[in-house]
Amino acid sequence: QEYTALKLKVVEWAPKAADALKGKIPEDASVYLCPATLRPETMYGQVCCFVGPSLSYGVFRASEKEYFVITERAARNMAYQGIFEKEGVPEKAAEVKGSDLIGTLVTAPLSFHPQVRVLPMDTVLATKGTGVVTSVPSDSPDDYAMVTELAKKADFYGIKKEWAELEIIPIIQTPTSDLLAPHLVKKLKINSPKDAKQLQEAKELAYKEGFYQGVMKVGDFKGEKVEVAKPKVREQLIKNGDAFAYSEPENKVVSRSG
Ligand code: ZZB
Repeated sequence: QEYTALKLKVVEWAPKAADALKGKIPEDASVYLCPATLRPETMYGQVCCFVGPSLSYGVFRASEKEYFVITERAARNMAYQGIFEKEGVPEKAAEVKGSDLIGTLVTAPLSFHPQVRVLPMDTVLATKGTGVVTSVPSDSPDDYAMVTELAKKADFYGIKKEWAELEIIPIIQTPTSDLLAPHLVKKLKINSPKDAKQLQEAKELAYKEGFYQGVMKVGDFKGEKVEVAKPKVREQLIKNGDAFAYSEPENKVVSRSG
């Protein structure tokens, strides 16, 4: 699986994360949360960054001045992909629990919301991507269901309501909608992030319709088909130093070319 890993730079740590990192990272280094995505063309619509509250994250040294917050598993993969200065064995500078990252303020490259908060999502898998997920509720049904839930039950989740209420701006026009994920969530009567089966169906529909019939509504490739714009946005992000290629060894054996 070939992902685009984004670099969301930490602007302000949540207090518990600041404690966990104290004295472990050089003062002048930048630390990034690095969500892995298959939809770089949707980055204009980022509204928050999800971590699994019960997952454990490492802060890994990518170079003298750059550190990445990702799962140990992702770091081990990255160490063999020329992503870190040092090849082979990742260098872990600190460890932090997902729950302690909640509330951290990070940049969101390309987004209409230049800075977003780190928020909890229980369904983030430790076994996929980097364990960090950037949230695009306009085009991801899972993300729409989760931000809706977070805004509804902010106290329960220990967050500020306004962190989950950033405006959801249309990014991609498809034949049915320019806010495909909210449209599908309503249509399939999805009420919560726990409606796993319907969410899976909504995700598949959103991927298909977005990719084959979507047209960019915003950004440098406005008016172009998603299919065409996707690699261009990815290239732009990478060129600007806001992202890098990250690939994941397949879990299952999938043969497409025979
Ligand atoms: C931004 C984005 C915007 C995403 C969108 C999807 C969509 P997959 O494998 O088919 O589920 N993701 C990445 N890592 C994890 C994880 N560890 N746990 C849970 N979810 C994760 O697709 C991968 C997508 O799942 C990634 O792309 C990421 O969310 C999320 F508009 O990043 B995506 C219709 C989907 N739209």
